[in-house]
Amino acid sequence: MKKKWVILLVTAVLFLAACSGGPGGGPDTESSSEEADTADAAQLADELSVYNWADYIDEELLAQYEEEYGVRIIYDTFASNEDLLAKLQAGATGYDVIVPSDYMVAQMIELGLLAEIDLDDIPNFANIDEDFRNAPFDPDNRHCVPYQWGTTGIAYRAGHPLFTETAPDSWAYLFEPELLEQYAEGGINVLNDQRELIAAALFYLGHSPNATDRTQLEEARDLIARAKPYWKTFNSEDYDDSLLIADEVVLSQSWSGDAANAYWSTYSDETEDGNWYYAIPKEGAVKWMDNLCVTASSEKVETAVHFINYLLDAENGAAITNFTYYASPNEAAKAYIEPDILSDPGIYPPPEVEANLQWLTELGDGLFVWDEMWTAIKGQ
Ligand code: N2P
Repeated sequence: MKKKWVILLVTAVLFLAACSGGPGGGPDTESSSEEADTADAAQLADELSVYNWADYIDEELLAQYEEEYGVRIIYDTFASNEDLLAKLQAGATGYDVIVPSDYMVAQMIELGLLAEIDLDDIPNFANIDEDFRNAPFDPDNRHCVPYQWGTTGIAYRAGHPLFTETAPDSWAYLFEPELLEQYAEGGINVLNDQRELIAAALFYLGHSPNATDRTQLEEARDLIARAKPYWKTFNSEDYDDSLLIADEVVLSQSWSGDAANAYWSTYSDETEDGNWYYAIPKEGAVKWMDNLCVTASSEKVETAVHFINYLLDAENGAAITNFTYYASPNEAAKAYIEPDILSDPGIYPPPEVEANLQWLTELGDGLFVWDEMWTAIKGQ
C-alpha cells in the first residue's frame, strides 16, 4: 500500500462513485441535490484561504472541491501550533480555515481568534464519532470540528543493530547521553515543537506533560540541553520524507502518521516490511487531536463552513486518512479507510497503550515559563 497507489485508488473510487450516482456517490449525483448545490455555489466566495499543517491533506481533495464548487483554494502550511498562532497574532487576516490542535484551540478561543460556527451548517458533523465531540477545549463544538488525531512517539530505523533486540520504547532514547552516543552518528531528529519536545522530557522525568512548575521545567530544559549536542536536526515539517525515508537519521521523535508514512513509503512486497517502526515510550506519551476552525477575521464564514462540511464527508474523510496515515475521528469514514491503516496499532493504539496517553492542555500563565525554556533550548 504505497501512497501513490492509494491516491490512484481513491481517485478511481471517487470517479466511479461520481459516475454511478450510487449510494455515497457524492453530493451532486441527484437532481435535487444538484439544485441545492447550485444554490450553495451562488453564495460561495470565489476563493478560500486554508492554513494547515505540512503534508496533512490529499491535495486531490482541494482540486476536487475547486472543480465542484468553483471556489479557488489558497493553501498554505505551517510547522507547529506556535507558528500558526504567531502568524495570526502578527496580524495575518487572510486565513479563513485553520487547523489548530486541542490545547491551541483553547488558547485561541480565549484570545478571540476563532469564529463561532453553527453545527446546523455542517450536516456531516453527524459522521464524527461521539467520543471526539464536545471536547473540553471547545465545549459543544462551538468553534471547531475534529479533523485528525494521533500520538507522539519515537520512529526508529528497522534493522539498526541497536534497535533489533530492544525497541526504543523509552524517552531515554532521546535524552540519555550514554544511549545517544551509540547511534548519534546515524542521525537523530526531534520535533521542532516546544510543547511536544518539552512534554517528552517531562514524561521522562516523571512529571506531567502540562507541568507549569518552574523547577520541573528547568529540569526538563537541562535534560534537553545535555542531549541536544547529539541531535542532528529539529524538524517537524518534512522529516518523514527528508530525514526518515531518505535515511538521514536512524531515530526521530515522531507523530504517528509520519512514522506510518515512512513505513509504507519504504514497504517492499518482497520482504513484506517497511524500514521504519514506531514505539510509544513506556513513560507515557501525548495524544492529540487537530481541528478545523474558522478564524474570527474571516469574511467568508459561509464558504469556510461549506468547505469544512465537505472534508467531513465519509469518503473525503477516508481519503485524508488514506493519504496522511493519521487516525480519523470520522466514524462513517471507516468503511472507506484502508484496512491496513485501521488495523495498525501505531495509528489506532490498542487500549493498553491508550491508557498511557495524555492530552496537552492550555498552560495559562505557565506559558511564559515554557516560552522562556524554549528560547533557552533553541538559543544554546
Ligand atoms: C503532519 C502533521 C501532524 C500534525 N505532518 C500534528 N499535530
